[in-house]
Amino acid sequence: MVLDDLGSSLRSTLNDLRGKSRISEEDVDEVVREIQRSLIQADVDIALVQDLSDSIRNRALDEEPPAGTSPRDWVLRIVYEELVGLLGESTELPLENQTILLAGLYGSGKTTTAAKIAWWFSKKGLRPAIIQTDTDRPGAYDQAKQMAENAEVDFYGDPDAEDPVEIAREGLAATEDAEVRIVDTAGRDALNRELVDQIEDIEAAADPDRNLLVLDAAMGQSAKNQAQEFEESIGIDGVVITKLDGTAKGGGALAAVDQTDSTIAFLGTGETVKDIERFEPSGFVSRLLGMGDLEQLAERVERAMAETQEEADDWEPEDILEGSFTLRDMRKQMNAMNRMGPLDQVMDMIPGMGGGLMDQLPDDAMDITEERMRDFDVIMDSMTEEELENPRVVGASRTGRIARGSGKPEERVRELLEQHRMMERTIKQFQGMGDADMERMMQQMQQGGGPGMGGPGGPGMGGGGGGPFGD
Ligand SMILES: Nc1nc2c(ncn2[C@@H]2O[C@H](COP(=O)(O)OP(=O)(O)OP(=O)(O)O)[C@@H](O)[C@H]2O)c(=O)[nH]1
Ligand SMILES: [Mg+2]
Repeated sequence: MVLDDLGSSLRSTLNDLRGKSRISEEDVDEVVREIQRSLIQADVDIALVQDLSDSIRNRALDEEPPAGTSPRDWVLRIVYEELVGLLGESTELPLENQTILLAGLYGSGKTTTAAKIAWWFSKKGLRPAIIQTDTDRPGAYDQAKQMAENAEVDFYGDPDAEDPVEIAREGLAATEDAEVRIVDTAGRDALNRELVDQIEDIEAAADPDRNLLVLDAAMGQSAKNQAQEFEESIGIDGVVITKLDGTAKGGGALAAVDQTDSTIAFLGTGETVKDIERFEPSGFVSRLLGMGDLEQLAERVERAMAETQEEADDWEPEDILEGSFTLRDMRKQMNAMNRMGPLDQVMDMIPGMGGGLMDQLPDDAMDITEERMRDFDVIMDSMTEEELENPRVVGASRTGRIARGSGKPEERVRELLEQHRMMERTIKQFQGMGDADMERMMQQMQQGGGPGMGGPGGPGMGGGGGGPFGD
């Protein structure tokens, strides 16, 4: 993903500053070089990289750190602020009635994104509809209709009509009951005059509240010019960067955003309607810097809860922080985590668990495949209350009995016990991390609050303890 690389190299560069009481010009240059290298690798516009590194350098050398802040935390804070500044705020998207027009080059992901955005709004409690105006590509109608079905949202299209402007007009009339109308348009190979006229006409007919430009992360530097042309023709209010689950770094899209002075609204991270994330600059950078992304974690927890309220009710983050960690706890964690995404990703979002600590764990500790999870579930059903509470009592003969009872190989039973031991060890490290940070994290998760890193004293900033950089 964008700037992914920066995270690890920057972390190690910053770690070299650890313990220094004063920061030298060479230290700052070192950090700046690291940032430049990673941004250029991520395909970010050179001029943009230069601006960014200049301001980091100037601020690190000129500004006086607040009392009690170590030079390392101070530089980290500046880097954080400047990166948030570079990425900009996310595009404003009020949860109210609106029409959104999607535009973009051929194959950039517009139709998929239309369904994703519709799904996203439906999860926020609004009723969306997708209007498909693409008359150019055969199959566009069926594709959009299918995706709308997947997203379980209203759909309007007319496979026999020939005029996209007419479809847009009729679609808006036909979807009056919907609260958020998303107008999908045909892809454009290049912005020739005819296509410019067409999208301008659709725009005029639909009178959208906002126009989003859909950009493929692999776009590279040419994204800048494309964005500029769309900006001149219909005006761009926000950008959606798609296919960030691939190898592309998305730096080109970043340059496009900067060039047109627009912002990023969403990130697309896969082919299904659920593979969408609201772009959150501070969360994004927090995660990047190994500070955890509490905002996103909260959102995923919220989503997981809505999906399976019952089990989510059972999910008590506090449980894992105190007392013993039983097999029953493990099962709850597995179920809850499974709904939030891969365990290591979730862990990455928790302050203190990102980067450093995760690297020290054996890979296996986080590698629970779905198949293994299902097996574990079945095996646990064959265990007694006593065994679930205290798996240590399970020796060779009990292992045999449980395997027979569950119809799973003994090897799997042993794997379960080993998995439990590894998770228990992980939790122990977690417990040793410092109560202040943990408590803050729990509170924020429960309130669904933001990452709380805006000021000095946020996780890892104040040297207050426990964070990956706090020691
Ligand atoms: N991996 C991945 N694939 C995506 C993503 N978004 C879209 N795709 C895929 O990219 C291809 C093109 O997506 P579409 O949504 O059809 O793109 P489009 O802009 O509507 O294409 P045209 O209407 O032909 O211009 C499809 O195979 C999608 O499944 C994403 O975020 N990740
Ligand atoms: Mg399409």
